[in-house]
Amino acid sequence: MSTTTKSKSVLWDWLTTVDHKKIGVMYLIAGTLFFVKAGVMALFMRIQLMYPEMNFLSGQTFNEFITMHGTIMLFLAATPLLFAFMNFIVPLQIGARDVAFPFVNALGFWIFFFGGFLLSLSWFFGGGPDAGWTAYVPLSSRDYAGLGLDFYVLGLQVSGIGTLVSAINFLVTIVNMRAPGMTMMRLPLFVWTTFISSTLILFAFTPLAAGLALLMLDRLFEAQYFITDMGGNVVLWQHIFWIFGHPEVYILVLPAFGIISEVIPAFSRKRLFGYTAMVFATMLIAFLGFMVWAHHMFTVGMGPIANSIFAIATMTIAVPTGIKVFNWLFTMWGGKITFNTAMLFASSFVPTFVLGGVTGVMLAMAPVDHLYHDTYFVVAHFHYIIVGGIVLALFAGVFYWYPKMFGHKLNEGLGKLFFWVFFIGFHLTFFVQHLLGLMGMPRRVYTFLGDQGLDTFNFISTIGTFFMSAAIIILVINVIYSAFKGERVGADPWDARTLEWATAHPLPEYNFAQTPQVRSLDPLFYEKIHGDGKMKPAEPLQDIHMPNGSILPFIMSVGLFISGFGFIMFNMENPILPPIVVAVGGLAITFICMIVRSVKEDHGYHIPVEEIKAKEVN
Ligand code: HEM
Ligand SMILES: [Cu+2]
Repeated sequence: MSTTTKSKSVLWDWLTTVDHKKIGVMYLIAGTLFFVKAGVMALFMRIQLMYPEMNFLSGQTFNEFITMHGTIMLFLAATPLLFAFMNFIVPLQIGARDVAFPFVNALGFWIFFFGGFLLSLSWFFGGGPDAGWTAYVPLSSRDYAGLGLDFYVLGLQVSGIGTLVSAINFLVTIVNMRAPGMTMMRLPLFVWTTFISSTLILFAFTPLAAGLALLMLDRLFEAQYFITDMGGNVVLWQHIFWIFGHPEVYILVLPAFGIISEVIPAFSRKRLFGYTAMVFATMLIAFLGFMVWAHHMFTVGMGPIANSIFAIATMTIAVPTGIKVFNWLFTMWGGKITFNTAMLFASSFVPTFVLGGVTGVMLAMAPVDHLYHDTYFVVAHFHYIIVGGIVLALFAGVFYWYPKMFGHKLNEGLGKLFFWVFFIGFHLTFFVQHLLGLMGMPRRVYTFLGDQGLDTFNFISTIGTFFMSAAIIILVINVIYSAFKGERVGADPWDARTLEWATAHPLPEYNFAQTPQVRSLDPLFYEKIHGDGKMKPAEPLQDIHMPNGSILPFIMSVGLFISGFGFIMFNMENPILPPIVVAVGGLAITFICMIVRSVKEDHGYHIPVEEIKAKEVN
């Protein structure tokens, strides 16, 4: 801690921080809380489906849980958990002192957080949204959906702005802040996937914002974009939604691929097989990911030509994905593999994800999709991708980067127990759902009848969910246990390859005392083989310029939150204040903060050389 921030309280420090590492930790905490919340909803839904004709949840509550579970998991759990690693790790991996715009980084976090908070408030104002995470019209129109849906629209609108500004920040960071010698073709795969995923966010979240704005106009001000009575078009919503919605899956899964591509080489003690092919496969997947949105709409009546084009386009994604899978296998081939917890998660990711990919190709066959559509087969498919892919990768990342983030390892024994209980629970839960789907069980139903052959598999599926819940409890125990008893480690506990492991320990706020000179792909490994194991500096040791913290991002986000709430008040009966006042008032707060930020001069502060020297000795 430098002298300028020493006097402040801990809470104030976190509320005003612009340090990418602290922001990374905040994303980790917020994402975990939302993950647990949505996980409990999943558990409750599965308990309701444990036996035929259960009365654990009402149909209405079940619909609200389905909507909130899906929405929270995708927007408020998976995305921020990946952002946690992007924030913490990417600047370190490219040898930078921070992201390009630290202030904007804090802003992105707080906007996401208050958007999520706004969405969560729906429970206190007449129930959660209940039209599914896709909010199809007319289910989401004013005739069918209450206030909960306004929270969905405005909550996502606000948190989406946060995601968008963060993505722009990552793009600029990766283009501009790389250490000397770190060419684009020397970027670690996790940085590459962050870069491409951020590009996807840029092009996918903008149509989402537009769609949500139109839906808001429909709901609050009786515009008629999507209402058929007045010449609106419901299929228009589906197109807009899936032009965002399909790339969203790749926004999540590409960084997950990135994590896997870091963990597998580290614990196979080999360089990643086919680096260049991996990079171009990632680009190709991202591009094709934008071309295939209408495979979600095979059954709406687009006609055979459109269906065929989208079916074929979808299947071609299997090619670059296959390249990735084989490159991971070739990386492990002949390697000296250490099967610790991180590697267990990373290596089990590969076959699990492949299974999800195979059912994806099955779903892409347009004529056959009429059978699968809206059955549990689809639920099984996307959970194999989302849980078997993204969540397994996140856990691999947690165990791999934990020592860098918190200075100690997670316990390996508890970690492996966690892995096995989760992995078995996952397959128990979701494998049988393929069969349920083929047997005709529709998705998004809150109950089913006995004697239809659906009992056993639904029961097994719910038991699997109990396993996964137990696993999460084991993880929590591990985190607490390791905080006290975990093995304290140095800067490079895995004998790894990339730059984040070349920092001093404990990690100073400026990351690198001197920007490192990068001489190769896997720069740290290169120095271990060809040099003395230490990165060479690219600049003389000098005072380091750091940005000041600021409370403005927090206040700006509160402003947007108030404004969002104000718009929702248009649909409330007897609002306490005129909605327009609240909506505009909130925006005014945000704009005033923007003006203050522009006008007030803030030059940051310097860390003197003596202080840096003192720190780097440890
Ligand atoms: C790990 C344990 C999980 C369990 C037991 C679980 C369970 C469920 C259940 C029961 C449904 C409703 C299925 C239906 O009737 O259509 C559902 C839907 C969904 N889940 Fe999960 N889920 C889990 C994890 C996740 C994760 C990690 C994500 C995303 C990051 C996710 C995303 C979704 C989505 C997008 C839907 C669709 C909601 C809709 O139909 O509108 N789930 N899940
Ligand atoms: Cu899709």
